[in-house]
Amino acid sequence: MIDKNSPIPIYHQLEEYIKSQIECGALKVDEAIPSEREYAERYQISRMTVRQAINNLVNEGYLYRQKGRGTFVNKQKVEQKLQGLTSFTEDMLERGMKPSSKLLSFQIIPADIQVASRLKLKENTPVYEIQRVRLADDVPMALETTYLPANLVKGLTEEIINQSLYKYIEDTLLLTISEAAQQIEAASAKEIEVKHLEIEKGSPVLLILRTSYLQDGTPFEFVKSAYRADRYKFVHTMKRTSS
Ligand code: 16G
Repeated sequence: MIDKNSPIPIYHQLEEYIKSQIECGALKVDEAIPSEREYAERYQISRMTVRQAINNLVNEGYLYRQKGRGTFVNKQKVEQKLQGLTSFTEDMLERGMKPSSKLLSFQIIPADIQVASRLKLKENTPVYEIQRVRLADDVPMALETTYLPANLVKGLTEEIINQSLYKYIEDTLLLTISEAAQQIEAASAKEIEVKHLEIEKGSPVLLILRTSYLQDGTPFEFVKSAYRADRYKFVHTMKRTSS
């Protein structure tokens, strides 16, 4: 399993090996992995090397530590394909997980410069501002702040927001959601994210800005979200086009 003559660093080889054990199910969720000493003896490598591999896997969210008990396999990250334009509710249901939301705030406010320019509105136009924690199987995944033009996405209520926004827009307002532009960047969690995502200060989060459009090109939402980087990954497929 470990090739000491390979140019690939040994800690990295061990990391890949442990990841493959998790992926094939040889190591199961919440199961303790072998101790540093066991790995060191088994592969005749130093405990420092084992520690480095395990630290990296903890930082990447594959493993978690419990004081005095050992190191365990974490739940696999939720994988979101960057292909179709889907809602959080659809994404979670498709994975067999239960979506839910915790509503933190819901109000109509005058659009600031950023929101107005994203939604192609004049500054101070009334917009809904909705802040929700999105959960999968009751585990907080993302903190989302959504802005919607109040005279376009009409009649929102708390009950609707606690369900699916996209479903309401399509099934009740009969608007056709068409496309979105999205940017993703890494950051460390701010206080509000630490609190609502139940993560430690400075944990990595994925910040996403999304502007979504109706079929006629009208922007209908601008969303700022912070996803837990230890629970979420985005997967992009790319096709090479002939020039
Ligand atoms: C996703 C979208 C968000 C959209 C929401 C609707 C990302 C980064 N964001 O969370 O833009 O508002 O789904 O979800 O994917 P809902 O229909 O379940 O309310």
